[in-house]
Amino acid sequence: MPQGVQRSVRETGEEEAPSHSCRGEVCETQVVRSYTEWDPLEEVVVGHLDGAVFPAWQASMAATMPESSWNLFREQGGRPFPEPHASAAQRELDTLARVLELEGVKVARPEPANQETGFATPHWQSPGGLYAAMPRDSLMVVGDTIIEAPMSWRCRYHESDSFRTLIKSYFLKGANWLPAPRPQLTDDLFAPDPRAGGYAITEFEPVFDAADFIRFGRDIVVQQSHVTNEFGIRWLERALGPEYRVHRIEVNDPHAMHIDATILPLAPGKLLVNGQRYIPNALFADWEVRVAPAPTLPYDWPMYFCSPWVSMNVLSLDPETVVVESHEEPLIDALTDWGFRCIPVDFRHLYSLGGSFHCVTVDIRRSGGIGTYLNV
Ligand code: DAV
Repeated sequence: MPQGVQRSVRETGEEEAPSHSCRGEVCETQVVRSYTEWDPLEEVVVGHLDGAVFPAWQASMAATMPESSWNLFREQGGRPFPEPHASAAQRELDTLARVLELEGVKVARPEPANQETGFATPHWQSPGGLYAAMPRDSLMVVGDTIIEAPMSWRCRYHESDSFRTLIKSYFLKGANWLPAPRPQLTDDLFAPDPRAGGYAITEFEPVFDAADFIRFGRDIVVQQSHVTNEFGIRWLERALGPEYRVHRIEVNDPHAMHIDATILPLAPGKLLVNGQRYIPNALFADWEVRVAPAPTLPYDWPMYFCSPWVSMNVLSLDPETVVVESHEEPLIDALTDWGFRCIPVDFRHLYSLGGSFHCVTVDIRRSGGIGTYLNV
């Protein structure tokens, strides 16, 4: 780099460019800043299950939810999850929060919300909400910006409300706050027969779940899915601007909903993949790709929302450290062999409610700046 370029603006006499987006307000450091899934984690939101209820059924769920849940959601939508399973899952979340704190990570938790209260728009009504357990679905941090996703499940319409106290406080400390356009979620959004092949949602308006995107510095990888349409991907791509490049990847997952049990980068050049769903393309030509061992969950364990492949939904604390479910010994062995320190945490009760460590968290701050990691 030529010398002149490296000279600071102070030396040139120009006004120093702000290193973050405080935009004239008083703030000492960037409170929100995360570009990757692996840089050293400094602050994180961990979800909770206070007041959590079964989601109310909508036809598009048939494309993604286990068939055993269809009637359950039809009949129990808006009512609490069964005990003692739900309390056990809540304890697992609280333990995760403590473990992260012991590792030196600052942990924030969302507000409790009454998910049993029904709500309506002029076009539809829902008997209740869902939970504040999976902030990775509704929120995404890219650089210093918190993005609120326009989710397509009607019962999740108010889900980011539980995180608003946190988001407002991060905004007041200098973060950018970017809610996607409020979706209408009218019948036009939903494919007439969600089981007929193709996606369960149309291109009526932009929708996405944040968990269909995964961050690699200036490159962001996304899968289109039964909750994320091309319109939503295009909205995010344009909102992020030319500093970022969004790459669509093809996955072999007829039930696609969230990319983080299909691919997960654990460190620069180290990609964990679900071998049944993804064959790496040229983007990862310079990366070492390892296939996650099969999950260890007993076949009769209740899984209301997702597949046992949430086993690979680990959380990186830094490029050498991952939080892994305690029972997933083949995965722990594989990651240890790959050079990682594994922190085992019990999380099987939480699995039942639709995710694991990556799903139940959203990074607020990881050290490190924007970098280029993919072969594009
Ligand atoms: O069933 O593999 C899990 C991702 C949940 N957020 C699955 C998707």
